[in-house]
Amino acid sequence: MSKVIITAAISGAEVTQEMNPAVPYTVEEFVREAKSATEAGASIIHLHAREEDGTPTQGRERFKVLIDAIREACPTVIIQPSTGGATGMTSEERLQPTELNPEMASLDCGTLNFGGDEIFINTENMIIDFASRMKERGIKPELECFDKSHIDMAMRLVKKGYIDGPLHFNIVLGVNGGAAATPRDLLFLRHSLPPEATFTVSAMGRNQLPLNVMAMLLGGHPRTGFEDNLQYSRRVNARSNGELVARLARIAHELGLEVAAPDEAREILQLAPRR
Ligand code: KMH
Ligand code: ZN
Repeated sequence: MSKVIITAAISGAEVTQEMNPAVPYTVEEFVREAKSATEAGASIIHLHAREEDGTPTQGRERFKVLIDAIREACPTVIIQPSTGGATGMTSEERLQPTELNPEMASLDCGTLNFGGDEIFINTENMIIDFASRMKERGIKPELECFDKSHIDMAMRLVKKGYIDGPLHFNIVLGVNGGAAATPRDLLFLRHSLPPEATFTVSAMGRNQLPLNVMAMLLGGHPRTGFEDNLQYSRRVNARSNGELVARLARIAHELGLEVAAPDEAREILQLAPRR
């Protein structure tokens, strides 16, 4: 059986230190969180950048500073910048981290309501632009699908040649406006993927852990971290991203699954050689 790749989404764009003081804002805090996650078994860091005061940013320079600092502390980990950023950002703003030629980046495959009046906009032409930029630069897209129509959109763009295989999806569950964080929706979406694709599962809040476990049982990979969930248990904040990763690694071992090291994750996902 293939090994399990744990992704840690350490920062996100929506969560704040008021909600959990361990959410990283400063470079030191990002390094602390990335280190805790990788030492506990994460082989991918999904990265949203923040200014020192916590403001979400897709700025190229800020991403460079954060990636360099994380790389120094965690030399082998796969760093996967977000191109989703935060709602309201323009395409050009969101695409900036691709200029740094990361090994992977997220590629959001559809528009959705994002709670309240927020809309996370990803038109077909935007997705084509983002996919083309990633293809040009040899960046492996993680296809972020918040609902079934996003999978269909991704597969249309694969057919048209904008996205090349081997395909890797992230099924994101439980965002207001997207598919629900339930076993039924996960099964439906998992069976809507091409059977040979690899996939990660992200789920919001207290549904993170059970659906992460279900992902592993289905032959997929779990994503944990503060972007999706701040609590270790009901009303108890996680002290670090590492604490969430460590629990998943323990459960994987109990299930008889091995946790992939970063180079093993590169092999499973067939990433281009590191630059
Ligand atoms: N923060 C959301 C608006 C991604 O990283 O690609 C978008 C998001 C998806 O988190
Ligand atoms: Zn994200």
